[in-house]
Amino acid sequence: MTAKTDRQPGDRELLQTSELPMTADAILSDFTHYFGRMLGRRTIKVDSPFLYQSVVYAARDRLMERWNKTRNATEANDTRRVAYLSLEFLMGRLLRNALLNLGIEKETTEALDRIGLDLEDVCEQERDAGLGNGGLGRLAACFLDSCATLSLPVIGYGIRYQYGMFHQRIENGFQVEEADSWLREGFPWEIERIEYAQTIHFGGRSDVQIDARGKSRHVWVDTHDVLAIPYDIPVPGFENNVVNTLRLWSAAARDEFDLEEFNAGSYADSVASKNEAENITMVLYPNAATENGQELRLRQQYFLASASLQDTIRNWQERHGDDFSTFAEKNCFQLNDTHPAVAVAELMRLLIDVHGMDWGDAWDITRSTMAYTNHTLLPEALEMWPVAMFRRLLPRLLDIIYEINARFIADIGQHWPGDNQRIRRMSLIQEGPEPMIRMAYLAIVGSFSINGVAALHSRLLREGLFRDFAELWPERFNNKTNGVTQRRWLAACNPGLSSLISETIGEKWKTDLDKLHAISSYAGDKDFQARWRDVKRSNKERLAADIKKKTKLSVSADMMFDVQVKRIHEYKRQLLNVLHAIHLYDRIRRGDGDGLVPRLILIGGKAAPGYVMAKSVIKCINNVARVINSDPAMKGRLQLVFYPDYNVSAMEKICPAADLSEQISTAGKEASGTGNMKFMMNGAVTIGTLDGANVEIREAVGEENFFLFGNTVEEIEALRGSYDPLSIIDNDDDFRRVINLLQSGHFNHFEPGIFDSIIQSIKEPADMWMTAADFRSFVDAQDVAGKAYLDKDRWTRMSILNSARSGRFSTDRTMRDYNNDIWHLDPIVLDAK
Ligand code: 26Q
Repeated sequence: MTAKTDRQPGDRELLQTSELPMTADAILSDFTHYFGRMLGRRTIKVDSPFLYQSVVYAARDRLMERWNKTRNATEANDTRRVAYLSLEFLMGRLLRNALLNLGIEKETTEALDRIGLDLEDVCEQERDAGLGNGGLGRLAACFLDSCATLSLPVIGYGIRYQYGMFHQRIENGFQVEEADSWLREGFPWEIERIEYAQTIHFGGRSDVQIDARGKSRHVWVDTHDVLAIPYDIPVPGFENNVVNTLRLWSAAARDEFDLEEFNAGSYADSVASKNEAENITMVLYPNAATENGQELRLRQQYFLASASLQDTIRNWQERHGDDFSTFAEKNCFQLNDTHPAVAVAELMRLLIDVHGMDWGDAWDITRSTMAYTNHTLLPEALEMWPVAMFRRLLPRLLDIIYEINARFIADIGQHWPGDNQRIRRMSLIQEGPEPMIRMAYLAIVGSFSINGVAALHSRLLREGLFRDFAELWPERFNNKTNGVTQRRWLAACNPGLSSLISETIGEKWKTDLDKLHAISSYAGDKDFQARWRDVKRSNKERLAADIKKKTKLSVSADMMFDVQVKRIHEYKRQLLNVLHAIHLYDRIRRGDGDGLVPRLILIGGKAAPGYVMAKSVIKCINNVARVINSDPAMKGRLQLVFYPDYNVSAMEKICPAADLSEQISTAGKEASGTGNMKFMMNGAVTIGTLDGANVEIREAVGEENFFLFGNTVEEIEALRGSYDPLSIIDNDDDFRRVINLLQSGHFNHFEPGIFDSIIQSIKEPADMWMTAADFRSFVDAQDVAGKAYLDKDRWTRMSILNSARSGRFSTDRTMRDYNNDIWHLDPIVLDAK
């Protein structure tokens, strides 16, 4: 297949004669057209996916006009642009957000109302686009929303996985994974753009040939080729007529059959190779240390990097032909962690091998277009690939990486003559029996900017993990504190609070979250407080109904909702939360529960399928929950619930209903956290350690409005070596009773031994996460929080102030920071009308 993409002299723009009206009448008429005439449906059934699809098509038509105008504006002006490269975009549902940003939520509600439908029910029909694991993927999605709203020319490049994040079912307390076939009923938002398909090479070997002019050239030959087909998803800005693009690549066999194999007589083999190609984009990898080193994952990474870079160059050549002299002025690639970092070597290959540039010019371009964001401090989470695997899969890229490394090592030699230790430490190749490529180092050497995602995290990167590099290139290191988009995480998911805020201070906060400051003057206003509480209460009732539907458990909105939702990981310390639950249970049982606030502890999150310890934690939560919830003495006082299949749309119901936000990671381990910001924005008060962005949240809200506990990074590091959890347990009556209960089999009568490894991990002097070290201060802080909640007025005031002071945690601010310090983009200017 050959796809002609260049503009030909006779090509013309199909002119859109008139703009579609944004009225309820017009929306209803388009809806009817799509439902009846396009999808061929007649009966309106409330839970039909076709109702939802028809509404999407009506909305999409209105996006399409703006999408074209946005594209025309950026092409015509040849504006500098950013490509955000990410293996994950955790978009969630798109309909509510599209209507909100188009400014037709009210009109669509009215249109549907006329035929007896509720927009809320229709929105619930949409499946989450779950193309991400957690924080890093959702951050990419919030970034896209803010960039479109700020009119920044940013295109997202990702992978169109056939199966996104798995669904979680709980069976007898255990997590069971189910495939997420999110595309089964079709995904009405995407537009296939076969005309922009790219060819991606794998395998073969790297060779040197002499070209016609006698110059030696590197060639990559005998490759297995795969086709990358792009699917575009519109990304609307908020009421500004800008529509940006998320371009997701899907793998396909280059030919339906491999003709050679076919002719050789093996029909089955020829079809099988089609399958092998399509495997590349079959499934999202769940993040687990055990998933490291998987060959298919490396294929995914290279597939994304190569397709996206080739697409950028194709687009460039449409406007500039073979002149790359201003390419670096006009392009920037932001790497979302090291997952797409092979792009550094791939851009070198494309510029040198395909476009005939010499090394120096290609390196200048690469080094001034790539920027790298790090999202983790856990050394074991740093990506490494076996050199042998690279040689097999991407031989030409391995050559290039070796060459980059050789030149880099020569630089270090200049800077620190004779410091061979340093060369070993900083080399892109970790030597040993199985030599490995250090992807973070490749990203650092190939980038002009390296950033962490919260102030503390960025400091620890400079002082710890990347210290040698920060010494060499201090000017490349910077911080960009994460955020979340208030359009999804307040306006759309919390209509009650959103209306109350807008009635009180106007609507400007939707594009300028610092404006929320204005509600702090109502923090002590009795009337405002009462309305604030009413909203929180109805959100809690909405969540209670959802919990009932998903778990059959009844929970009461009268209780304090104490919530921890996030991926299950040892460093996030869901275990510490369980220990506290057991402690409260024990207190109430022994008659020491008077004066305790009635409390619902809600925990949700997925464990990577291969992460044994995380899976035991889920089982433990469920077993403890069963004992607590079936004890009559706990009624109305304490409940523990595990929320199954936690995802983006679950968070949209959960964060508006939370009273207390649990951010209890071991200090120095959570790079930033973003759930903490969603909770804060919706008026939950945080109980947390000085970790990630908690530090900045506490600074913003004031220490009197934050429940701080636990050891600091410095204290944690000083403790290692002398850490003695057994004596901590022994010297704390409450803690001893909790551990005894766990050990006695009280929560696992008929499942002997299942929690042994969990109990052992707490007692282990080498416990990386130092759970025991923070037990006492956590329990005490929880007690203070509980008492604070009993004082309604005081709590409401704290809640209002948390929301009021959440302005800096908007991704609008984050994107402005990226743009001012790294990207330097001019906003898109659309033609007036
Ligand atoms: C690794 C190897 C093989 C397959 C998958 C992976 C993999 C996949 C996803 C490794 C890591 C991730 C995701 C990491 C992540 O979500 N990090 C979080 O990023 C947030 C946004 O910056 C931060 O707020 C969180 O603190 C951080 O944990």
